[in-house]
Amino acid sequence: MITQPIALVTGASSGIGAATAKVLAEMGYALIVCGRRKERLEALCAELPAGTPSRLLTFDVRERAQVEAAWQELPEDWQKVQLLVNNAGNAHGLDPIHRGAVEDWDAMLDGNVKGLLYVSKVVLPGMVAREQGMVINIGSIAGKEVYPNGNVYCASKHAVDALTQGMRMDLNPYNIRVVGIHPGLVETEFSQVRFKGDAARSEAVYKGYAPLRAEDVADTIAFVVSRPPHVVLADITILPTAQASAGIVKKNA
Ligand code: NDP
Ligand code: 8X3
Repeated sequence: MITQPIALVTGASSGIGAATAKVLAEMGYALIVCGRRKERLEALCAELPAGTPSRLLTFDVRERAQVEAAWQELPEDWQKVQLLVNNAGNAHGLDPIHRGAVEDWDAMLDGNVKGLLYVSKVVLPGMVAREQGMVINIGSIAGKEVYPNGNVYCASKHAVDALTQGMRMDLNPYNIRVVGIHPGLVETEFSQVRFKGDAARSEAVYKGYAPLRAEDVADTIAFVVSRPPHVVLADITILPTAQASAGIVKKNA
């Protein structure tokens, strides 16, 4: 029997998701942490405060059957998720539209958009039945603006923004709070994935200014979830001070 509220965090094996899982555990949540890299999730669970009830689910969000099977693995008690953090996602490539790789487009649209939907599809019916819950979708400044060569990644994050607004409307009758958080540049493994392991190129993204840390976004999530039940921080853009928009970053010479 779990007495704590349960949070499910996708993409908890790295970056924003891992930092969020840690902060939520410190706040007293029981955690379901998700990702493809099982060993990362095991290491994360070992780092959570002693006594934190936790479960790990390994699945690729792009694979609907995997998402459903992982959900079915959970004991009924654990399916009573109160907080869903749809965070899993990545950019793949940074190419002009005519040179973009179709595999990269598929990875972004299937992961960032359909993956978010597949996870929501298994979690939301319980929240609706209980008329209680919160969904936090991690969008991006790329979901508010478009930047050169960002094409499909920006489209995927604009879709996340649209889905967040749609969810807020559809779930409104059931007291479910829906939040969109839109970070600017955060130093995580994001650019390593985007540039397919090119360390020099990914490190250059964060040089010459102070980017956000994953913990800055996690702290924002902690503030959002700690508001009283009648308050929803519906839409938050969080940027490093050096960033004025998706394409404007003040870097030291
Ligand atoms: P990381 O690369 O550090 O983390 C990405 C996480 O998503 C990993 O845990 C990864 O887990 C998971 N993930 C990616 N693809 C899949 C998949 N197909 N199936 C399951 N899990 C997947 O990047 P961030 O922490 O920065 O990114 C987290 C979210 O924040 C993303 O949605 C990203 O778009 C968004 N974001 C990031 C910004 C940044 O500048 N870093 C800014 C704005 C938004 P695993 O590989 O183990 O499956
Ligand atoms: C990640 C931030 O500016 O690289 O979503 O798209 S950006």
